[in-house]
Amino acid sequence: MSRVLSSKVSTTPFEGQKPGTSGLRKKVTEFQKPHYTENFVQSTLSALGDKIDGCTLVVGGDGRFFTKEAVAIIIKMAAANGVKRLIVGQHGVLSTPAVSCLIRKHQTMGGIILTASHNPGGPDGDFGIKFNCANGGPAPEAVTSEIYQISTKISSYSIADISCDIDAIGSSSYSVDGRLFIVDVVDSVDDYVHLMRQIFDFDAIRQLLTGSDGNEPLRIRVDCLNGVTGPYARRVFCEELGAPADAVVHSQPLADFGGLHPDPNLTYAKPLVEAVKQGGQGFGAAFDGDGDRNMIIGEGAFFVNPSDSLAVLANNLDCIPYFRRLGVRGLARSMPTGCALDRVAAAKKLECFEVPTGWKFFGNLMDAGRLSLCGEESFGTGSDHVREKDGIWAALAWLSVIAQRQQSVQQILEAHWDQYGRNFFTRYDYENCESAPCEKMMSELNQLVADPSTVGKTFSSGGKSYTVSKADNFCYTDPVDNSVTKNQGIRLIFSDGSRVVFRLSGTGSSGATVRMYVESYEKDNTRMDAQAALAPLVDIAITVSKLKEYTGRNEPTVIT
Ligand code: VG1
Ligand code: CO
Repeated sequence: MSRVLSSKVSTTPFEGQKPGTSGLRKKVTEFQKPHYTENFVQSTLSALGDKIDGCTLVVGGDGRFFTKEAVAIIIKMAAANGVKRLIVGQHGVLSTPAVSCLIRKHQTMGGIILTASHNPGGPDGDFGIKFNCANGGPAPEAVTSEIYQISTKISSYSIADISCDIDAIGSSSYSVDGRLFIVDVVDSVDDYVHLMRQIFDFDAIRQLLTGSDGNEPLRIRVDCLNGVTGPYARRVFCEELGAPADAVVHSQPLADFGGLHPDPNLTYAKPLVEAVKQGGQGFGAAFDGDGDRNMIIGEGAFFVNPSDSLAVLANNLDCIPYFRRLGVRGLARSMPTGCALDRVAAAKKLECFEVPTGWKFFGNLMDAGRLSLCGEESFGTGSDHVREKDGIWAALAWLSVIAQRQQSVQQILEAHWDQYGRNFFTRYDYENCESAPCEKMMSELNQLVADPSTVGKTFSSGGKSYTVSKADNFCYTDPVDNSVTKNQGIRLIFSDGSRVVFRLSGTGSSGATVRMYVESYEKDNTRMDAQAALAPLVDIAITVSKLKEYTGRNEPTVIT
């Protein structure tokens, strides 16, 4: 066992080490600045207070550029700060839901996830660091603001001269300042796959994919966009469930994602859409860089809107053994997410929660036993099996529904709309705009919703009229700990239940990204083209916000 002593290095604070919607995200070049990463890691470890002494933490990330360097820094600093044991994914690789799984399985004090999720990677791309707590979920605001506060005053960090091979599975022990310190490098996939086997009926899905029940096999195409999910998807879909090897593509995690933008939506996952259109597969799925997002498409690339996906799964949870066993305790969605879920909750007499954007807001409800399934319009779906959204889980959930109902993706959606009506939903993203004018737009919108005369106003476009019945800036009171989170998005809610929502993104690394969410409910006309159904309200939203003037953009970067 090698013996080392830790040392203290003086440093000065960096501005802006403030975690956003999901951790600290900055350009790689920022994290590469001397002391930058160390400062943030020290702030994170210090925020644990006395709990750090002798604790265990999980460490891993999506394999993007700078992951290995960051893991090396975390090992040295965890050792010097009194951590007893680190569980590290081999090569530093763990998907975000796999980290959550490991934290819960080994009951650790938490974990550090190295990812900028769907943001592009590589030397000129983004990097990110996020802390998850002992429940396996992203740190709540109280913890992230503590981390930020510490980062503004930091004057030194502790570090030990340890180097550890994270490419080989196995355990290494060190004596640091006379204390035992252990690094366990574990297989990135094993524990996660074990969990999936307990949740789903793998036999039933294997029958579906191989045709061993005498039916035509369901051909699938899974696109990992060169993110972290490759090894997970190959193991689950090919090795465990019998899909042919070529069903999983872009399955080698690459430091720069091979130039792809690992954001599973119709713009950045277009190759999947084209391949399924041409290849005739009955099911397609794509995941983001760190494996917590999913996009589902059916035959002919029939697109499942994430808000609908959540509602359909909620309506069919009895197709999944986990929920048959444990029951369903409640449902939730983030505020901008379409309200299709609420209709299912009402029909099934389940509690339904509306929380701010970001997975950290679901954790308390799950820990309190009030929430089983939740999701976000941003291609996030998950359950209380872990405390993160989970892309592979979502694909398996959909395959479970298909296997049980013996219907196509499109048939399942259409049956859902026939039963509940359809919440048409779209999101417009204006990425990387200039910050100042976008802030100005938001403050004008703030004034608009604060003005009492806004309620009752009628806006018209394309032969349709909408009257404002409620206008506000969304404020959330957590029902479990009563913490209050303000300014979570401008809402205009109209008398027929249609909605327009505006937010600034909290995951970008530079500039401002404006998100505009538009939703409109139709009881009967459920087969309309979504863009056509929403066109009048989109027009109203753009006009009211003066979005084109403020962003200087005629068209959004991405439409979902
Ligand atoms: C976006 C999404 C939000 C999601 C977050 C993290 O946040 O809108 O729903 O939880 O990304 O997802 P924002 O603040 O940019 O709108 V991930 O997969 O990037 O960890
Ligand atoms: Co992600």
